[in-house]
Amino acid sequence: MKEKWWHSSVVYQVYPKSFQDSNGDGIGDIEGIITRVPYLKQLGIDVIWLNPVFKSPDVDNGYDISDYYEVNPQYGSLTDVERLFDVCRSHGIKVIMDLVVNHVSDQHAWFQDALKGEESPYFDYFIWSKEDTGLKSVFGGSAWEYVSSLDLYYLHNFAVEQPDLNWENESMRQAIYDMMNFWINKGIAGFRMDVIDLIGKQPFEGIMENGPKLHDYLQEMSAATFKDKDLLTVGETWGATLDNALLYSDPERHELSMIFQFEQIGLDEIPGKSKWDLRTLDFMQLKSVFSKWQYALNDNGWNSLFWNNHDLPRIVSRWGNDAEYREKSAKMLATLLHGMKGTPYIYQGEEISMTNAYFDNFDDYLDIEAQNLIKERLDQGYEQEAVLKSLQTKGRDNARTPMQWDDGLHAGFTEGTPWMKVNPNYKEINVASALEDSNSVFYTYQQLIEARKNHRVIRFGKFNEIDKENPHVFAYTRTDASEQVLVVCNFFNHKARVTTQLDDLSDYKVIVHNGDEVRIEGDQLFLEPYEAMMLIKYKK
Ligand code: TEU
Ligand code: CA
Repeated sequence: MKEKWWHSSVVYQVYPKSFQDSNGDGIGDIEGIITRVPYLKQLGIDVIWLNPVFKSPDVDNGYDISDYYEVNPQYGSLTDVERLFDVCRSHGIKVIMDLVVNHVSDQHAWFQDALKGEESPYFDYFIWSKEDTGLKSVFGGSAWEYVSSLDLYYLHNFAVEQPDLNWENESMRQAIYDMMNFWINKGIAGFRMDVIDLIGKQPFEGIMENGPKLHDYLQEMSAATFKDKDLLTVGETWGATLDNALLYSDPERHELSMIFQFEQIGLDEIPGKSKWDLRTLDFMQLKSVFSKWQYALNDNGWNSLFWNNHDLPRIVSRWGNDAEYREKSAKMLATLLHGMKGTPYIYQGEEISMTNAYFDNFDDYLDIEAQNLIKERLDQGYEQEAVLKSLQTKGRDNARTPMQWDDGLHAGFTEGTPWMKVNPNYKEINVASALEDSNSVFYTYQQLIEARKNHRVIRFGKFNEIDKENPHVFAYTRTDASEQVLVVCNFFNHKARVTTQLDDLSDYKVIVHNGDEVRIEGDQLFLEPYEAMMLIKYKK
């Protein structure tokens, strides 16, 4: 495998609206991000993934783009964005941007023109139907919206205000590639591609994900834009399976650097139902999903590693323990993930183990998906309590509360009124106090990032799961010719032990550990609740 810079990178995701406000309007902005670049440098990350900052009516927080070439004034100007790139560059940090090309905003000039009807050159940029064929939108309700002036329906996989683009139209595709080149020429280091596995859709055959021409389009896109530019491209692919994952990230095929696959993310959901219908996480399944992906991409292709993003609940609340063991379990989850092979992604606030918001008032859930859910489920007769429970556990708002910088007014996020409520636990959980405490979650993340930089084996070593049947501990080794790393994580709030089958356990040295003492007996390790460690042995 040819080594690429992003094989050795750690990415940090910035959700601009909630990161740092600089002008007191209560909305995070580019200038705010600029002031926090030194903080990100201190954490040690190499790349920022910036969620959409393009011109947008903000129906879906920027995922409804009305002009790809302009910056949403609430965030600043194009000049500010260029300044952000410069400041990042001077700190040795690259920036990748969101590429949202499955759909645009209904306010985009293309759609506005298309509404004139078939004579519009943009009419065919969208997908029209004479009838509602029964397809459902991800955000609830029908995926078809009726336009009375045309007596036609247009397709929207997401909000009504997010009409889907028709990738069958060649001039539309070319316009997208031109736009990508515009941003590449501004110096970005790559793209995170929003719901990219939908672009090959065949809605009239009921095919949304993984349509027949998906990979043709990606190869065409690559050839027209980033192919020879050494960029990081990561596809958001909810429909990824092991079978199709290699199609994306096999270097020979010149598609993407890697994808986000979501198999582990669905493991606490009732199969066949929605993300709101919960069941207890099956830890054995979690282990086997991670291992499966690690083994499959051991030699070819590349994994992305993430627990969180702006659509997911906070991991420490979800699969850790955000009460008694908040810091301990957050460190365990970090160690589990960052020891694996792939490119790790950290979502803002994860590094200080921010928790779910647990808002208990429907009005505090601002996300369009949440608002649609509340309406839909109350109409269907669900109990208020049940709907609230779903939102508290899985709502996207949990990830979107303002970043908690300090214990002052609005957690240091803004001097005005924040656009979204700050999590009331900011007095305890914030960056300032994390930086003061040498034992905080922040420094575990810093150590894990540092370890990845220092040890080639963490970047490229072969993954091997150990003590596979252990019901409480996820344990694995990473091995190359000169070093072996051992990662051991107790996923539970009780003691556990692991059998490593390594006869030289006492030769291993600690790189990262969330406990005081490593307790070894023979080839076994004894673990306290949520104890996790990363150990290393240098071969002679
Ligand atoms: O997400 C894709 C997507 O399908 C998510 O909406 C996810 O399925 C949802 O959270 C589960 O209910 C991407 C973006 O990450 C998301 O923020 C956007 O809203 C969406 O695309 C539309 O652009
Ligand atoms: Ca602002």
